Amino acid sequence: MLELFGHPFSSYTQKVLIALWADDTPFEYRLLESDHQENAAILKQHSPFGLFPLLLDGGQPVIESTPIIEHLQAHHRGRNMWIPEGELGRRVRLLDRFFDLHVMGNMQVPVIDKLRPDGANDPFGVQRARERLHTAYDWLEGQIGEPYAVGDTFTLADCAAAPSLFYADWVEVIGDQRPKLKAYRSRFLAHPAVSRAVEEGRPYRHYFPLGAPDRD
Ligand SMILES: N[C@@H](CCC(=O)N[C@@H](CS)C(=O)NCC(=O)O)C(=O)O
Repeated sequence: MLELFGHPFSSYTQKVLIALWADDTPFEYRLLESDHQENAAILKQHSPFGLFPLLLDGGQPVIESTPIIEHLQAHHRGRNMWIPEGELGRRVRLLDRFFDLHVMGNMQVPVIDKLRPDGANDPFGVQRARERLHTAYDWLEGQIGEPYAVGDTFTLADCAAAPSLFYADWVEVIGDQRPKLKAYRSRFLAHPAVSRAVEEGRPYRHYFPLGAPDRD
């Protein structure tokens, strides 16, 4: 029995949900919401910083979205090969790291800064993160595949790309100057598993600290 602890508006939860849904893998979705304190208590037992998602597989915890998807591939293999063998797999890992560290990571800086108490803001850090998002977009424009991140195969790289670029574009617009990346973002929004993640997160858009744009 697989149990996923997460929230529909959380980018890293969506990354794992996309893999589970694309494979039609059965699991129990345990929402981290105020009316489910029992789920938060279990998360605390296994995740040192209380970060989610958390997967329990027969009660055994797996934390961190990428190892969770690796675990799914190893023990609950579906139709998708999330990390292929060889050179393609190494490229998938590179892009997965890039989306998590440089897109998601920089996107989160202005978002989290908005939640800081008065007097604890970091305008220098926010400006730097916003500039770095543009550097990340420029690099990706030369790297991104078609139709998927690494070409013909839907992989872990797309699971990471979808939520990170989805939200990053709300913080700093990708823009017409990166036509390949912009088209890739539009393409993945039409993927059934990604579109489901976006729709299930839609009722929570008022949670977005910078204000969600009226699109997507
Ligand atoms: N590296 C982690 C990041 C997880 C993460 O940052 N999750 C966010 C939700 S998208 C979270 O738990 N935020 C709650 C908090 O920071 O207290 C992963 O890949 O799972």
